Amino acid sequence: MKIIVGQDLLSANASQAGENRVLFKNHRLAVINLISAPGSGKTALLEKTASLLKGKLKLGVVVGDLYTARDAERIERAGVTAVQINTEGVCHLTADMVARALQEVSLDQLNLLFIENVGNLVCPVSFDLGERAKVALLSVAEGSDKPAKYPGIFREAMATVISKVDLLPYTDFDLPACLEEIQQINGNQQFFITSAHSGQGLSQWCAWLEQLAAGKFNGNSIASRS
Ligand SMILES: Nc1nc2c(ncn2[C@@H]2O[C@H](COP(=O)(O)OP(=O)(O)OP(=O)(O)O)[C@@H](O)[C@H]2O)c(=O)[nH]1
Ligand SMILES: [Mg+2]
Ligand SMILES: [Zn+2]
Repeated sequence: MKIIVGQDLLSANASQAGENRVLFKNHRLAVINLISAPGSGKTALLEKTASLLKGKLKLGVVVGDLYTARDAERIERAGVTAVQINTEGVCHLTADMVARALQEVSLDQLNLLFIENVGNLVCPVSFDLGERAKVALLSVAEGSDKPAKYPGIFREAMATVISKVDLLPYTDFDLPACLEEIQQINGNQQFFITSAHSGQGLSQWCAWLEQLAAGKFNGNSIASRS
């Protein structure tokens, strides 16, 4: 008898993700699953987003890391309630981990919930958490060849954030070629060219988040266009 463990794991995850999705829908809550390699700037983006959307949207964050509560502490210092999940070595979040963390969150009081996934560009893509949208981050320090090497997240993402563009002059990152490559993988997504340090691109990013929280997008497409 052959047991395909991966498939069992994924189907159990899909069932819990479905329950999470119903919960989010009942609370009319937009949920973003933020996925990137370690250190691309997910938490830095959330810190800036928290200060720019203060008074406009009520944000919440669930953040996954193997160990430490450092990211949740940073986000709380930025004024947003954050729940830290420690996966104890697991390199992605599962729908079940998120469901347990949600017991600590007052969903009724939020307009937008971020789930910062464990820093990893590969397997978080396979684990549906019940989110409305996956958002990919790619920092210019990682190299513009990465979309074709790790296409999974770019195929699934509703938006891609190119981060740390303040560092462009110090890298060989080819921004036009990178955007072209992502578009070839998935031409139906938004791009944000950002720097959490200089603030570049963050107002466009926040405007998009406000539209998402207002329910303007559905799946991978803009509802008003479909
Ligand atoms: N120059 C520059 N540095 C940045 C920017 N955004 C983040 N950083 C730096 O990059 C490093 C990693 O940032 P984090 O926000 O911790 O990255 P992360 O993706 O949350 O990392 P993990 O949670 O460990 O995967 C930190 O030293 C940040 O200060 C940016 O826009 N420009
Ligand atoms: Mg982080
Ligand atoms: Zn993993």
